[in-house]
Amino acid sequence: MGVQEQSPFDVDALRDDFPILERKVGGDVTVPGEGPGDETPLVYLDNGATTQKPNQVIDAIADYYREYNANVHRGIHQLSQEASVAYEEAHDRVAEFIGAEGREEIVFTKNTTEAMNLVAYAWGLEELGPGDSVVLTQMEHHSALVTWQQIGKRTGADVRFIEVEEDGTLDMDHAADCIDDSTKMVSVVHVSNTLGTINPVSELAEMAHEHDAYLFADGAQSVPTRPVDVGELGVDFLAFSGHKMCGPTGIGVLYGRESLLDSMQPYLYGGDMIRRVSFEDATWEDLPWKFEAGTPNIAQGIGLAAAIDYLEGIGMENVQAHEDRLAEYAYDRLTEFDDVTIYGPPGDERGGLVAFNLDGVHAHDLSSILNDFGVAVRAGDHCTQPLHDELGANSSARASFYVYNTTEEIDALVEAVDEARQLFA
Ligand code: C6P
Repeated sequence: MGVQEQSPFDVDALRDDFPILERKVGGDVTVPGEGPGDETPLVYLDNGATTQKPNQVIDAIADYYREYNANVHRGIHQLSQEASVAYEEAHDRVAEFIGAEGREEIVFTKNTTEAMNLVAYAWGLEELGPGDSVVLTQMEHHSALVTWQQIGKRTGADVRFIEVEEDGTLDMDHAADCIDDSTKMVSVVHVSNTLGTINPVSELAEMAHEHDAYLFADGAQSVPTRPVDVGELGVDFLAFSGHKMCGPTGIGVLYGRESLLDSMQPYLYGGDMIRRVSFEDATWEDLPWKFEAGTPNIAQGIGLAAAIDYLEGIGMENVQAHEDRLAEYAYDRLTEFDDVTIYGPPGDERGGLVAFNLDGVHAHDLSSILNDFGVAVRAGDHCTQPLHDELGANSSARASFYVYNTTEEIDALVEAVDEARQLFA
């Protein structure tokens, strides 16, 4: 039985929720407003970069703009109250989704990157100094790597990298060496966006806590694709992006333990985050608003809540089961080619993505050929340049899957890779 037959939900029916999947691509590049190119069915396998949006999310955003568009926390008129309630309840929805205690622990940001920077600036600049260390892994996305690297330079804290083994997993003996009493923060990607590795976050959190350090999990690729519970994982901070989980761009989440967020100073100053201002001083609003200065991304917050409703309608266990099966299928099919190198762990031990290279062919050229067949993958370093250096590759092509993808689409990918092999042979 093929992978798709085993899918725990009706993928074909679900695809009807995503209007963009009707698109054809190829021919002339689409000019906005002039209709799509019309050659080949779109095979969208770039979900690690961003996912497509179902009608339910598009409608929730449109409903806000059509029916109750107003600024939040600023007016006592009805529309402002309706918008405020919807925006605040979106925080409750996120809290419930990841097992947080409540909205106090959920700060809306622009994306994962901004959530990282918030903690790095608001906590790191205050708390770190010479003699301290921050521990990362070699597979961190630049959003964590560059951010902590720069905070290290500014504070004098040492930034250490847990090494990645040949098989794409973390060297946990090296983790034990890196994390010591000087460590104040361990920042680790939960699911690697390049290797697909699922990192042992709970174990690393325990190691961090034994040394009174905090654990920051980058959930950009994990929260969209599997059940994530902050209590079960034992993390102190977690970041993720709405646009990678059927939600709109412009909305991300920072989860932080309430006592920690409470102890931190604001990252941005301005309207909506203050309680009382005089010419001399100011006091801060309660959590989470203390960290949400200025007019927030209201429609996007409401859209994220709708995306969570949508995903929970499928069931996160089911989303994970579907992703796991597609990853395994793609891995097995691509290993049929002896001139294809796949990075990361075996198919049954990875998240729903596969990064690979075809011998002697630049990933950009490969993805350009795939594009001719309507197959959209990402090519480049996936914001993990140092990891690519370790892999001995300057770039890779990456297929990444989501709830609407099918084994037939993976077959289309594999056929297109085969065409590229023959073309470049
Ligand atoms: N990775 C990818 O194609 P933002 O851009 O802030 O929403 O997410 C940043 C980010 C952080 N961590 C991980 C593990 C990620 O995968 C990403 C985004 C995209 O792989 C764009 S580089």
